[in-house]
Amino acid sequence: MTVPIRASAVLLALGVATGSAANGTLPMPTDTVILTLSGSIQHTNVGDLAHFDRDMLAGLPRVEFTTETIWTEEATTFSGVPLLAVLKHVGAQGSHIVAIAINDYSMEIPMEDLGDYPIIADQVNGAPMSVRDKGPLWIVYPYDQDDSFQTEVIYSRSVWQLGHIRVLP
Ligand SMILES: Nc1nc2c(c(=O)[nH]1)N[C@H]1C(S)=C(S)[C@@H](COP(=O)(O)O)O[C@H]1N2
Ligand SMILES: [Mo]
Repeated sequence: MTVPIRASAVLLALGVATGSAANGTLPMPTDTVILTLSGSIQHTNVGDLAHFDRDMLAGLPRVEFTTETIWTEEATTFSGVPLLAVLKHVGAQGSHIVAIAINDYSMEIPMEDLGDYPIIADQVNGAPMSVRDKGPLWIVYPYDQDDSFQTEVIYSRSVWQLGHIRVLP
């Protein structure tokens, strides 16, 4: 019974291509979803949500830096995608985001505080992070580049085991 399945796949593709309803141009994930965005976003791929697998996230423009951190013994190299770039990619329009970890820790960040940093790191020292190592995703700043990145507020926004970002209008 492959014909009905193919037919529905074509309909789904048409729906995405014509941008019907709130559905934007975001492709479907083909692997495990590691990041979900919800709330005030324009480009979705599953209902009202934007689901990203590892490759979809890695395909956005990347940034890498090496920094000392309060969590690591040695300078650590982080690479990933600026949080703001991910938000722009899904057409986020809001005042705040809530970064929610898979252990249910969550922290609000005002949109106006986002710029080149933080990034959503998907690699530490050149390798993906396991959940045990604060992965799969970790919001990080180049802490040792500026005193303003060495505050309790910035540390509290450094959400590890990130899985979900909610955009508040
Ligand atoms: N997933 C997750 N990320 C988190 C936290 C947490 O409990 N869970 N704690 C936050 C807070 S409040 C701070 S100050 C920093 C440092 O936390 P630590 O001192 O417990 O390492 O990590 C932040 N990121
Ligand atoms: Mo904290």
